[in-house]
Amino acid sequence: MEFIKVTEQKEPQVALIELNRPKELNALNRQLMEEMRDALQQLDKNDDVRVIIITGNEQAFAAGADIKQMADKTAIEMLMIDQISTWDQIRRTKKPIIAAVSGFALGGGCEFVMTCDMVIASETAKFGQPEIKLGTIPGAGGTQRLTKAIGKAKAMELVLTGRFLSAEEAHFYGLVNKVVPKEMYLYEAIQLAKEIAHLSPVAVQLAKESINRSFETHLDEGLTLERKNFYLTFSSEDQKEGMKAFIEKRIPEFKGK
Ligand code: DAK
Repeated sequence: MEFIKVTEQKEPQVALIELNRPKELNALNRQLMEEMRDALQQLDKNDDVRVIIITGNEQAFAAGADIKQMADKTAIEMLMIDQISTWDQIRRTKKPIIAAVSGFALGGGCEFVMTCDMVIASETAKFGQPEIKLGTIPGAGGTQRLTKAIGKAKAMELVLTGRFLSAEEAHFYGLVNKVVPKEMYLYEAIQLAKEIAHLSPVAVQLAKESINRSFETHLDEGLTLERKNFYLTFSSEDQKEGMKAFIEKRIPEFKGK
C-alpha cells in the first residue's frame, strides 16, 4: 500500500485507515482509491474488526479527486476508466465507517466523507464542492448526499458557488456529528468507535443498513426493510443476550452471533 496506511487495534476492535499523499493534500488518485477498496473489502471480512475509522492528516482529509489525473480526459475516457467500483466500495462496506476530518474535505474528499456513516471534525475542517470552479460538477454523489444532509438551499449555494463550509457551519447544518479542537479529532473518533465496537456487530450492521436505506429510498421501502431487519435481530444470540442482560441488570457480552 503506497497511498494509505492501515492499522488494526485488537481491543477494542477498531481499524484505522490513514490517507497518505500529504504533498498533494491527499488528492484521491486511482491507485489510492484502489488501495482503499481493497482495504475496506478486507476489513469488512475480518472478524477482528468491528468499526473502521478513515482519516487524513491535520492539513487535509482530501482535497478532492486528482485533478492532474483527470484534466485531459475525454468524457468517453472518463466513462471507460470506470472509477465507480472503487468509490462504491465505501458505501458497500457493512461495518460502520467514521470519518475523522481535519483541514480540507473538498470535492471528492467531501463526497467521500459524506459516504461514511459518521463524521468527527477538527475545528480547522473545511468542507466544500468546488467542482463548479473547475467547470464541472460533483460526480461521486455530492449533489445527492449534500442536498439530503444540509437541505436544498444551502446545497445549491455550495455547489453553485464552490464556497466552503467551516466546521462550525457543517455542524450547524448536520453534516458532521461533532466538532472538537484540532488535537482531539482522532481521539474523539476513536472514543465513538470504541463505544460502537462494544455493541452487537449483528445489530450494528443491520441498523446501519436500515438507516442508509432511509437515505436512499422512499419511506415505505425504508420502513419495510427496517422492520425486516428488526425482526432478523431476534434470530441472533446477541439480541437474546442483550435483552436478558438488561433484565438481569448486568453488562451484556456480545459475540457477533
Ligand atoms: N488534485 C491534484 N492535486 C491537488 C489537488 C487535487 N484535487 N488539490 C491540491 N493538489 C496539489 C496542488 O496541485 C499542489 O501540488 P504542487 O503544485 O505542490 O505540485 C499541492 O497539492 C498543494 O496544493 P496548493 O499549493 O494548492 O495548496 P493551497 O494551500 O494553496 O490550497 C486548496 C489548498 C485545497 C484550496 C487547493 O489546493 C485547491 O483548491 N485544490 C483543489 C480543490 C478542488 O477543486 N477539488 C475538487 C476536485 S474535482 C467521481 C469520483 C470523484 C470525483 C468525480 C467523479 N466518480 C466516481 C465518477 C471528484 C472530483 C473532484 O474532486
